[in-house]
Order: sequence, then C-alpha cells, then structure tokens
Amino acid sequence: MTVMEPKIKRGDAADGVLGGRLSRLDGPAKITGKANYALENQIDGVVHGVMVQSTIAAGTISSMDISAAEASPGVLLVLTPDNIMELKSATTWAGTPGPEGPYLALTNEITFSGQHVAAVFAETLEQATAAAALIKVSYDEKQAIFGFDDPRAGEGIAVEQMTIEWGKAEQALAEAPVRIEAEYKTPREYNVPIEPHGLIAKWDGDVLTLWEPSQWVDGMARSYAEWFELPFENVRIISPYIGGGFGSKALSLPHAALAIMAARKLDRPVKVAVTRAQTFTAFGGRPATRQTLALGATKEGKLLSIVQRGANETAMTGVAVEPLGAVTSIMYDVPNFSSRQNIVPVHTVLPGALRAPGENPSAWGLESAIDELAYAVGIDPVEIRLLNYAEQDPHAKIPWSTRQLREAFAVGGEAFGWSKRSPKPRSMRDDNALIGWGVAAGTYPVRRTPGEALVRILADGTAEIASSGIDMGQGTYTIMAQTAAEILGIPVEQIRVKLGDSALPRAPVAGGSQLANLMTGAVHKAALAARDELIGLALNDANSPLRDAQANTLTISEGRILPPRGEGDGVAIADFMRQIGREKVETLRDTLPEDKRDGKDRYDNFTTMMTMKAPTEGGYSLHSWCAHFVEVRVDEDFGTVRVSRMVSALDSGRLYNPKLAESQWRGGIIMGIGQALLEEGIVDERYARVINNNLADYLVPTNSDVPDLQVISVGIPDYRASVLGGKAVGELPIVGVAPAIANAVFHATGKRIRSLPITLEKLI
Ligand code: MCN
Ligand code: MOS
Repeated sequence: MTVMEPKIKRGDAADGVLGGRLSRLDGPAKITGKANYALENQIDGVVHGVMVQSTIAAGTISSMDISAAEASPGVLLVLTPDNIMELKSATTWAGTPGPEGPYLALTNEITFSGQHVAAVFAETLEQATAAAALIKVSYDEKQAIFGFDDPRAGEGIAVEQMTIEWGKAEQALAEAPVRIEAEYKTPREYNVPIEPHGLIAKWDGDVLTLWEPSQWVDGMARSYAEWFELPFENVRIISPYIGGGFGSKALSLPHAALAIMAARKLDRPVKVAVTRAQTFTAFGGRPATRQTLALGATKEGKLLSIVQRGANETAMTGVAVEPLGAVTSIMYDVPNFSSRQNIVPVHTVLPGALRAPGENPSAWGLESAIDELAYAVGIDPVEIRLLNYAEQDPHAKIPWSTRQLREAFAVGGEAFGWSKRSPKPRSMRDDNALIGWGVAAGTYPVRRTPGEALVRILADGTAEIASSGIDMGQGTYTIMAQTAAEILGIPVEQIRVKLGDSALPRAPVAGGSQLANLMTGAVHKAALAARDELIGLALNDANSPLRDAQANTLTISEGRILPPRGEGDGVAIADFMRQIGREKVETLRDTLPEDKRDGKDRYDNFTTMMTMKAPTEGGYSLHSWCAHFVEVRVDEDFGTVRVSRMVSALDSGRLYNPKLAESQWRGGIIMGIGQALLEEGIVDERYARVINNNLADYLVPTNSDVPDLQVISVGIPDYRASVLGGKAVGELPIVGVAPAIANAVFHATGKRIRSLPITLEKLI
C-alpha cells in the first residue's frame, strides 16, 4: 500500500479531484444536442405505439369497438384487455414476491381516470394517433371517490408500520400549559420531468433491448425479466442520459409492458412515447396528504408533547405510503410523542415518489406548527428551534453521526440578517408590499446500499470507469471521474465514465439521495485496487523501470508512476504499460458485506432494496440537515406572493463537488418554491380527474419566480455516513422550503396558510 500525499488543502481542492468544482462532464454533450436521449435513438423499422386512456374513473369496460382502428391506415396491432399477454407478476422493489396472479398491463376494471385501456401500434406516430381516436369504449360506470376530501372516502386504513410512539403523548398534551393544534394539507403534486417517459423495445430472439430513461436500470431490468420470464442477463436497458426523473423513473410501468409485448407479437422494434398529458396518469406523483398536528409546550416554548394524525391518498389497487412522521419524529427533543398514519383509497393512479417522499410533507406540517407555537409563546422562530434542539436522535435514542443544524441556523441567519427582523406580523413593508421573513428546517436520511464499479487503466494511460448507476443531471459522471482521478493519479480529462447500461456492473437506484455516496465508495474501492495492482507491477514486473524501488515508496500523480522524492521523475503510465506489455489493468469491486457476496443473493442484492440499511443501523443516526431563511413580498391588494430573497445553509457532510451540490440544492429549493406557491393537481370532483395535465396549467417555477438563491455548506466530513464522508444531497434542499415560505407569508400578512399551494385567493 502507498499513501497518497495530500496535494491540496481542505476546502481548496483542484477541480479534477474530489472536492473540486469541476463542471459537469456530460454538460457539453447535453447542451450541444450530442447526447442521445432514449427516444432519439434511430432504430430501423420501428413501430409507433399510442395509449388510449379511460375517460371514467370507476367502473367496468362493457365493450370496446376496435374495428375502425384496426382498419385504419398503417395499423399493425391493437392491444386490449382481451388480447394482451398475461405476464408473470414481478418481485416488488423491496424484494418481496409480487402480488398473486398474473401481471395485467390492461384490465377491464377501471379504478382511475386516465388508466390505459388499449394501445394502438402503427407504422407512423400519426397513424397510431389517428387510429387511437377511433376506438370506442363503453363502460358500466360507478360513482368514483374523487379524493380523500370526498365524504365517501372515509378515514382510510391504518398503516401500523407508520406508528411511532414514546412517552404518554395524549396525556402530556392534555396537561401542557400551551397547546396548539391545526391541520396541514398538501395537494397532489407531479414530477413533470422535461423528458416525458417512453421507451423503444427491441427483441433479438430471447434477448430484449430497451432504450428507456431510468433511475434504476438494474431494478427495472429485473422487473422486465420477471414479467417476460427471461434470465436477467437477457434484458438490457440503455439509459446514458435522462431528462430528469425526480423519483418517477425508477419503476417498470404498464406502457412499457405493452410496448415490449407489441414488439414480441409484431417481431419489430416498438416505440412508445408517453404524452405530457399522460404523464399525469401513466404513473403517480406525490399523493395528497393531510395531517393534524397538536403541540403541547411550556409557557417558555419547551415542547412537552407532539401528537400527529396523518393520512395520504392511495389508489384503489396498490398501496402508497407517504411517511408523514419522517421529520416529525426526529427534528425536536420531545419527551412524549405519537404519530399515526392512514392511507385513504381513492380513484387515482397509484401515487409514486417525488423528491423527498415523506420528509417533504412531514416538514411542511411540523415546521409550520413550530412557527405557530413560537408566536403562541412569543419567542423568535429560530430561538424556539434551538430551545428544542435534539442533541441525539429522539426516536432511536442514539447519537447523531453529525448534525450541523445549529451551525445552519447560525450561519444562515447571519447571512440573511435575521437579527434585524421585527417580530410582529405586518410590521415590515415597502410601499404596498408586505414583507415577511420566515425560517424552517429540513432533513433527509443517509441511505446505504451496496454498489459495484469497474476501473480499467488502459495501455494509453487513460482510464475507464463503469457502472450501471445513472446520471439524470445530479452529476454522477463527474463525481465518479473525480474520485477515480484522485485515487489513480490520472488527470480527470483522461478518465471516461460509462453509466446507465444494465450490461455494466451493478448499481442500486438513484433514489433516496444515496447514489453519490455509494458510487464514490465503490469507485474508491475499485480504484485503490487498480492503483495497488499498477504499483505492484511497477515493483515486480521484470521489465519495470522502477523494479528496484522499495515497497511502499511509489506513488502515482498526474499520470506518472513516481519514485520517492529526489529519485527521478518516474514513468508515464502509458510508457510503463508498453514496457511491461500490458493492455490494461482492470479491477471490479463491490461494497457488499462479505456474507452477501456469493450466489443468488448477489443478484437480488443489487436489483431490490433488500440490502438498504436504515439510517440508524450501526449505532449512529445518519441524516443531512438544513435551514432555509426566506423573504417574501406580498402585494397587499392582490395577495400575490413573491419570494424575493432566500438563504439556505445545508449540512450534507463533505461535498464531492461543491459546484454540483450547490446546483442540486438550488434545484431542490426551486422545486420547493413551486410546491409552496404554484403546484397543485386540480381534481375535477365530478369526474375524479386531474384537469391541469400540462405545463401551461400545472405551474412550476420559471426564472422570474426565483430570486438569487444563496446556498451555504455547513457540513463536515462524516465518515460514519459514507466511505468518503458525504451525506445525502439531492432531496434535502426541498425539505422545509414550503413551510419557510408559509411562515414568511404569515409574518408578512398575519394570515396562516395551512393548505398548499399558497395562492392569492387564500390570502385576500
Ligand atoms: N453530491 C456531492 N457531495 C455529496 C453528495 C452528493 O457533491 N456528499 C452531489 C453530486 O453531484 C451528486 C449529487 O450531489 O451527483 C446528488 O447526489 P445524491 O444526493 O447521492 O443523489 P443521487 O445521486 O442518488 O440522485 C438522486 C436524487 C433524487 S432521489 C432525486 S428525486 C432527484 C435528485 O437527485 N432528482 C433529480 N436530483 C435531481 N437532479 C436532477 N437534475 N434531476 C432529477 O430528476
Ligand atoms: Mo428520489 S424521489 O428518491 O428518486
């Protein structure tokens, strides 16, 4: 083993190595149009598929007339519930067996509006679209439950696993000198990535190739393999570039099953592009949530009890849980606590994951409620948070690994100028703009799953790094190259990273903000092995010019193998490889625990979530933390809210690339601004249908909605959290933004808005 000399001081890393502010390596290909997105691949003889969706939300298809569609020009196949292939049900992503019975991509039972009922495949997209419009579906319609506010929805079903309790919460609440209680709600929210879903499916005998944007090529390949009863190795998903996912691209969906089926039946490649409108029902976004929160406290504002009762919408078929106690149970030091949650089945598509599922609405409730408590007892909103600061994990009762939340309040508050805040609502104004300052905290857990990476040092002195992990814009390509550059001592421009292909070494889902820690860990391990092997060759190979060096004295830097200082300038890797006659030095390493390395497990371990560790496993509680400070300007006459200034201080541990982490943080904060002020799936109660299913009506923030966002890192390396000291980045920043804005709106106007989004009609 050799020890690398630290070339650079902490906080001042060169761009090319870990900690440096290298720009995205995939950036130029993306902005010049050279990056091929899945549906842009030109595949000869491709057939186009178009989905037909139900116009009712509940009932049964009584008949379907497809004759006109079948007779329409160019039409090759119409799939309906009556002629689809019955697929085998696939293992869930948690690793448990799928539901009993076959997997049916289409059924006659309608449980939500926008459910696929048929698919038309034709020579051209236009022909398929025209023919799809000719399909006549008759239904026996039932009355639908439009959402959990429908009186017929009921209270729902308790999810026992979500119950978190300690102490005597109800009693302590009843006895508390100060009590506040309110209900907080969030509407249905949607992922709306710029690149909608879709795929091209191609069979070559029993080998299936899919070009499909994916946050998890291995997990999805496993589902497809199980559906179509193929060996895992026979399914290849190719997904090098992805136009955003935000949680929506990690599962295999019915439209893909239909495309693959059609490709099999027609013996031709098939392309299905989900339309923008269909992205609101072809998969689910964040479910609507509601929670009542009761806080009991002393007159000084010290928490005595928290009682939370939450619910989220789920589908009539399938279970989706948005854990509303996620933040509530760990943010503050509270001696008595009770959180319970129901799911309420309604006629909707099965909800899915959207950036920080659970933590996000959980913080919306808690961080609004604590602000209400601050006003109730008359202390500053930052002060009340520090007064109730949890010195250890109050739920798991174990220490935090690192928690720089106090620092986040201090540094963020200082940069924002919080001390100049006048506490009274409506006390700050500029002309007819009411000015409000609000604060809220956020957190996201550190998830840990094994990964695998390949490092290949080539004869020309360059290196390749490969893994099936993906980059949908987070920066995976770049930080993996930086990790390899640092360990291998090869300049970053001479490192090529290959990602997003299930034929490459295994990787877990790019979800739960874990991929950066996992893949840098796997690359680190594989690169150390490759470096050791290279140095071993330099010491031992008969043709090595460094053969006479002592063990433990060689290093690699800037592409050269170097003897100890003063003993010459070594040899370039390319020259060395030539001299010893090697084509490559290649190492493949995984970060599986020893006992999981062999056999069938090995495959399960990477294609399900079975090996993901809880953030409390190992004796320390691992989380990222943040504090958001917001200034809003509310037009007194019109009630319009503008975020005019924002400072966020975040603890994600060590940053592998501060430029990219800051960009992730800003992106998440912008989504939080959207959630606070704009985003809402509007359900037409008569038809149980989301009606604003496009980007003109489902509003997300534009540049003019977003002020300069100051983001400050307050993290310190946390080597309990990950091999290289980083914690979660991707989902952290959205958590806490909406309550910080709502708290600022209250400070500006004196009106407490407890139901998102904060639109003008709620303020005037
Ligand atoms: N990073 C860092 N230092 C760390 C950790 C991360 O510099 N200690 C930086 C790296 O650039 C890394 C990025 O932050 O690539 C995100 O790392 P991580 O927090 O591990 O998140 P993942 O790579 O697992 O990405 C998934 C995460 C999730 S779950 C959602 S949802 C989300 C997000 O990333 N969706 C995104 N960010 C997104 N960004 C874009 N552009 N598009 C999406 O769809
Ligand atoms: Mo992110 S919602 O965990 O993909």
